[in-house]
Amino acid sequence: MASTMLSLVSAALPLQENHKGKMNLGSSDCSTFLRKEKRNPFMKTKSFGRINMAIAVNTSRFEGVTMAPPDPILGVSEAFRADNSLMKLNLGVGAYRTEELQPYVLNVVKKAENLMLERGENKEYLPIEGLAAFNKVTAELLFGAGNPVIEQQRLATVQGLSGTGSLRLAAALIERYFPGAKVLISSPTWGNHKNIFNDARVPWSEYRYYDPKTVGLDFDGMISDIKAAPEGSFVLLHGCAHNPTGIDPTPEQWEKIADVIQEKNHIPFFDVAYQGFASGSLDADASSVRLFAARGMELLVAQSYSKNLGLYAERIGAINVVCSSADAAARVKSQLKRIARPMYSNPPIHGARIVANVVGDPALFNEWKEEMELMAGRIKNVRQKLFDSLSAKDKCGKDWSFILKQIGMFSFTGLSKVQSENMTNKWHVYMTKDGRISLAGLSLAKCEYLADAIIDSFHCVS
Ligand code: KET
Repeated sequence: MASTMLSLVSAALPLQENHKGKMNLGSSDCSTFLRKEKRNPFMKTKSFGRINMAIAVNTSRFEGVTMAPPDPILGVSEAFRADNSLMKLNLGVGAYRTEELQPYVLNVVKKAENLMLERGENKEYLPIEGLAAFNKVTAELLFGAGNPVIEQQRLATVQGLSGTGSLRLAAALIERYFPGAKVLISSPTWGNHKNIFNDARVPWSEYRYYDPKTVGLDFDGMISDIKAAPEGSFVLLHGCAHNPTGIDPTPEQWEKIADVIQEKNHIPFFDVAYQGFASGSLDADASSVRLFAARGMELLVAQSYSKNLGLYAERIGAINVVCSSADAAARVKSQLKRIARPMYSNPPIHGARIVANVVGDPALFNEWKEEMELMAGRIKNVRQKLFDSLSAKDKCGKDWSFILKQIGMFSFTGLSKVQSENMTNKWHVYMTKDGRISLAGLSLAKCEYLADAIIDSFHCVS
């Protein structure tokens, strides 16, 4: 706790001690010191005749800084670490764990890292836009090699600090070049979207997405809200595996969404954080983005390799801007670099090399696809087992089949805030307060326990 103590330098001591511990007499030396101190708004001064006496105040200069609340997602992991219960389960953050609930480093990542060591690569600065080999493969992975947007050089790709950093770069671009334009985000959405646009001073509003009655997509609400938005708005879309609901539009619905966005001259802005994790197929999970690109639309796509390559801490991703001409793409890229330079100068190299090695090498690429299918498969098994356990144990006969319809890492349980709190306080199950659980952090062995916790919280807490 900051204590406030005024240490009044004795008036009987007409000498001041300066920062370096030297004594200043009433000389020119001293007046320089005092002039400097006068300019410091935090140092209180008092006049003692001709010599100003400084009163050292050991109140913090940061007194006005209030305590920030814990992050609704990453704060859950902090609380989990502090819990000593043997039963505790961390279903908060979307991070893949093995059946033994241990973090998992993909074999292809280890192989790529070994290659890097063998090659004895250096640690020079990357260019502001990132590693060229990474930017090439990341665009191909997203749009498909040979896609016209790549062939016609209509694409500006800049390596970013994973999905979050890439979204933030795009938000800064919007703020700078589309002043006043609104970003429409789904209700609900990944919690950090709002922070990102708030910090970039980009206005946003929500479009309807989730219908609690059907535990499905409120497609009509979504379409009418996108229609009602001011022309030329940005529409943030989750490319696949919508977070937190796990509910994606069907291919037909994606077409209709593209129709309205085109009609209204909006700009689609995709967040692709789970490519390969929704269906187990990298191509299928990029189909929404490719559908929009095939219509010749201009669009933005933020990519992340946190989940699909398990590179959470490497902070590797990209921002891609599809433009209608190569010339526009070159200008957009130059501005993205201009935004990045004063923020973090240039991105880290390690994760970029891993991705370039894995995606750029046919053998490693195939191995990666197999590993991803394994990860996606384990999540599907856990999803099924949780559904089976809930259905078998729930004496009230509630229909839990929505769990099987949701895809990706998460299940949106429909548990309210107080019910979610009961999950944590009584059952030591850590989850976000919006009722989302990460199935990637669940094992088959823990499904029964989790089902008990959910049933208790759902039926006994209101
Ligand atoms: N978009 C979405 C939709 C998303 O769920 C995440 C991460 C990100 C972007 C950013 O991930 P990055 O590691 O910056 O590439 N979501 C998980 C972790 C987090 O909140 O940071 C989560 O929802 O648990």
